[in-house]
Amino acid sequence: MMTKKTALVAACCRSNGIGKNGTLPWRLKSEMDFFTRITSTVLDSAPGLAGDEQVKKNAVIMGVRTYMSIPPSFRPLKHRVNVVLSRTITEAPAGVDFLFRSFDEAIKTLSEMSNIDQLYVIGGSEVYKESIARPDCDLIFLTKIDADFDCDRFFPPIDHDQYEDITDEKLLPKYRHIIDKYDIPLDVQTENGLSFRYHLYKRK
Ligand code: FOL
Repeated sequence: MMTKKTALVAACCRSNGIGKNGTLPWRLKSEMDFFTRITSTVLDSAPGLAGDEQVKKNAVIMGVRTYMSIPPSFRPLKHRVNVVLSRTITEAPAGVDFLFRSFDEAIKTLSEMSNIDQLYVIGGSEVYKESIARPDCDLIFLTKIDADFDCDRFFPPIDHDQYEDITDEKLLPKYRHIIDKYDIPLDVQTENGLSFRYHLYKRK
């Protein structure tokens, strides 16, 4: 059985901070819209026989604290299969589709499901750290916010021997097909007086 690749999705500030006191340190609506689009869009859509309904969904994989950090009105994340990782809890929180005790167990089970397309790892810091080190992690969608926020959770360092930033102008010509497939805006974004840029790293 072929196991699925994973992709990480995160936003961080200059210090690589991603969170503070169990929540996001910023409110950037267009950036959150980008997160929703990337994680919700099913790329290899095999339409149903009638060609009407989307049969596949992507899975969002997260730690239990990240799941509980999503505002109750937005969880479970709609149009996506919600997957939570925890070694301590024994019952899936309300709205969660799957609870797994390890990454290996999650990837093995989700890889066998033909109704699941892409696997998106959406945090938090411990889950990012474990997933970025795994060979099955192929892509990192990382929004870099050009500002300083006080944070208590951080995105792990990216090993540049393992991953390359394909949104870098030097690599763009070679990887334009991937940038186009995900429709990544490459220009500097501005919202609430904050500047940010979407980066996409690919495993070499
Ligand atoms: N990746 C990126 N790029 N930006 C993020 O803000 C982000 N956040 C998380 C993980 N990866 C990220 C984890 N935190 C929601 C809330 C917090 C959260 C992730 C998602 C959430 O409520 N999402 C809704 C839309 C909410 C809205 O429009 O305000 C969703 O349906 O995706």
